[in-house]
Amino acid sequence: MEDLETLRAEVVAAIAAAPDLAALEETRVAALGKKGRVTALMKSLGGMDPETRKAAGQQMNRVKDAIVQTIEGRRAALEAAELEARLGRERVDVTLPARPARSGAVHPISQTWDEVVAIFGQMGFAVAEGPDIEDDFHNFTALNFPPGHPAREMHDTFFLPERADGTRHVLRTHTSPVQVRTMLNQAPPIRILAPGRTYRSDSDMTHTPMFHQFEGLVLDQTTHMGHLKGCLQEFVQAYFEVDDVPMRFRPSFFPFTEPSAEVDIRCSRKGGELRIGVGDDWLEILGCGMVHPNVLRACGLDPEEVQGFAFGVGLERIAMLKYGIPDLRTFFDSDLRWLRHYGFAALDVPTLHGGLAR
Ligand code: 2U9
Repeated sequence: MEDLETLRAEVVAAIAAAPDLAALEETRVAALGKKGRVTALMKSLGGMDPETRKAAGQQMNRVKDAIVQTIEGRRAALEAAELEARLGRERVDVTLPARPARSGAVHPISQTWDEVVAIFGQMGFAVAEGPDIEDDFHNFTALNFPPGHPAREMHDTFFLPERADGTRHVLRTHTSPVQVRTMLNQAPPIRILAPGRTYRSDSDMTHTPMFHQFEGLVLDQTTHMGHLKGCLQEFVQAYFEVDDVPMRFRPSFFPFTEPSAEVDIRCSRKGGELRIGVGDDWLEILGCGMVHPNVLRACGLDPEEVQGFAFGVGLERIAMLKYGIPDLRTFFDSDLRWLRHYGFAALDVPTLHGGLAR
């Protein structure tokens, strides 16, 4: 038992002498670790007769507890000393300029997308989405594109490599296939908005190979051009946040609508500044029409039973008009300086009552 007292005294002295936390840990392992002196002594209990073992065990445990406590005390003292030393060493230079707290910004395309969804949501439209890679049927055939139509050429459309069955898929050239899929999958009445990415083999000042559009489709038994006009009037006024915007419908042609029209809105370009709803100029803003009977038939509907309208709008175009962004290509440059200038605060979610954009 004298051994035990010597051991205790030696270990406690080593703990007191440990100059830092690393040395303290070494001391702890040397005493209490797997091969430590205290551990070895505890193991020796096994070879004692029961009577001796009981007394020796109690004493050893007392010594062990005392060592553990001494280590903890020393650890706390060393930690406090280390903190004290750091506080003495380190200085906060309050004269340094503040670090800029940069927050992210919502891209104008996302902002415009959310605004459009908010407006049409209020009018009862549901958002529908579909794949960017489409087959010939959903992108062209069902939409009444004739076999030799220029859009079906390599020149205008991105084709994917030929598949084993000889078919070639395309990057959708419009979001219309989403409406085709909806018509094939659910019965009228239908009132959907299809926003999304679209692709055309086109790249210059005013065209990028990928761009965004949203299309709308309304189908019911008696839906007519008057509904189309009212719906678009509502959209234009809500989007541009102007009470009264005169519109005109110019006859046009699309394979998927008949009759088809392009829609212009009143604007003024006086002094190089674009103003919507006033002035004596016109600004083209979207295309629309009554869904072609061939499209209805291709989607399994009877043109004698249902009819409806559709429209298509370029998101970049209306974003440029509303937010005064002069160059289309800058949308996709990923230039942070541009985003900080034209972007929107992340928590300003567009709503009709709270304002679309601040
Ligand atoms: C179905 C039936 C009809 C969608 C329509 C347009 C007119 C249109 C352009 C606007 C600018 C494309 O982004 S843009 O270049 N779109 O003018 N889109 S009608 O008509 C449909 C769609 C789906 C089943």
